[in-house]
Amino acid sequence: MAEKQIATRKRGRPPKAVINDKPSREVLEQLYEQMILIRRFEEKAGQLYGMGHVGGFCHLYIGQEAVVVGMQSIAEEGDSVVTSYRDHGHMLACGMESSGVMAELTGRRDGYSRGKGGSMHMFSREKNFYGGHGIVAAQVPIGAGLAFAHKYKGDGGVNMAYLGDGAANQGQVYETFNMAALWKLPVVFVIENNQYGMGTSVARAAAGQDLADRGKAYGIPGLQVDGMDVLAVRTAAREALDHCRSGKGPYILEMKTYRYRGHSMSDPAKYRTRDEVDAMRKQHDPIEQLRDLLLREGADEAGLKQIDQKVKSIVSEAADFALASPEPDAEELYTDILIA
Ligand SMILES: Cc1ncc(C[n+]2csc(CCOP(=O)(O)OP(=O)(O)O)c2C)c(N)n1
Repeated sequence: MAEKQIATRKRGRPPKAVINDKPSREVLEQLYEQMILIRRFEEKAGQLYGMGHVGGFCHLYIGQEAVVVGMQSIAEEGDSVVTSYRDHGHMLACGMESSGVMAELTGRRDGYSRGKGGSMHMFSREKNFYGGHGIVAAQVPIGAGLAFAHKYKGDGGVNMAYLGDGAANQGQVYETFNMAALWKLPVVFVIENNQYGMGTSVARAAAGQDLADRGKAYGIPGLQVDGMDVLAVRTAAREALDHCRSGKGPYILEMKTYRYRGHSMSDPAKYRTRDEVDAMRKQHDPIEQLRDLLLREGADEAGLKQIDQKVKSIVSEAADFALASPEPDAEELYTDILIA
C-alpha cells in the first residue's frame, strides 16, 4: 500500500487511519516525555484537589494523553488551539509552563489568569491557546472564529478545536460545521470520543455512533482514529492539517479514547464497571504502548527512567511554585472585567 494512503473505509463505516508514521527514536522519546508530563501533572493536580488546594471544578485528562500530544507534535507554529474544560493536557502540549498552570489551578497570583480563572479558564496568546471553556461545545464556534482569523490574515495557520463526544450532540456544533464548510475555514474538529459524557455512554446518548461521519451532510471529511496510539494520531493529524492548510476547508477527526478518572473530581461512576476501566488501562494505555515500542526500538530502561525522573521533578517544582505563590490581591476583583 502506498505510504500516502492512510484511510480505509469498510461497509459504509467512516474511514480509519492506517498508521504510516515512523518517527526517529528521539521523536518517540519526546512524545513519551510529553505524555508522561501530562499524566504526572494530572496525578499531582488530583492530589492537590484532595488536599483542598484546588477550588471549583477540576477535570483530569488521564488516559487521553496520546490525542493532544500526537496532534500538537504535527501542528506548526502559529496554529491555534481551543478546547473544553478538560484542558490541562492541551495547555502543557501547547508549551505552557506547568508552574503557571498549577498556580492557576490553585488560584494563585502567578497563574495564567492571575488566579481568577481556575482549571477551566486559562489562556496564552503567546502559545496560541485560547482556552479552556466551561460551557459544553461553546469552544467549537470560537474555533471556527479563530480559523476565520487565520484565513482572513492569510497567516497559513490552522485551528484545532477539541470537543467531547457529548459536545458533538450540541446544536451549535452543526451551525459551526455549516459555516466552516461554506467558507472553507482551516479548522480541524478533534472529537475526543472517550466513550462517556458526564454520566452517560455514547451508546445511550448518540444516534449514529460514528462521530467521524457527523460532517457528511456538509461535505466535511472525517476519519476515525485509535486515540490511544500516538502514532495513529500523528498520521491522522498530518492528513487533516494538510487538508486544511491547502485551503480545502474543515476536517473532522474522531479520536477513540478513554478517560480513566471520573468526569470531574466527584463522580459515582455508576455508568461503567471497574473491570472495564482496568481492562482499558491494562490493554490500551497510550504511555505503556509507547514505552513498549521504545524498548523494542532499542531504548533502555535506564534512559526511560531518566525521563520519568526529569518529569517528576518538573511536576513537583510546579506544585511547590504554585503553593508558594500568593493569592491575588482583593483589587484583582475589579480588573479584567467587561462591562457592556
Ligand atoms: C451547555 C452545557 N450543558 C451541560 C453542562 C454540564 N456538563 C459539563 S461536562 C458535561 C459532559 C460533556 O461530555 P463530553 O462532551 O463527552 O466531554 P468529556 O467530559 O467526556 O471530556 C456536561 C453535560 C455544561 N457545562 N454546559
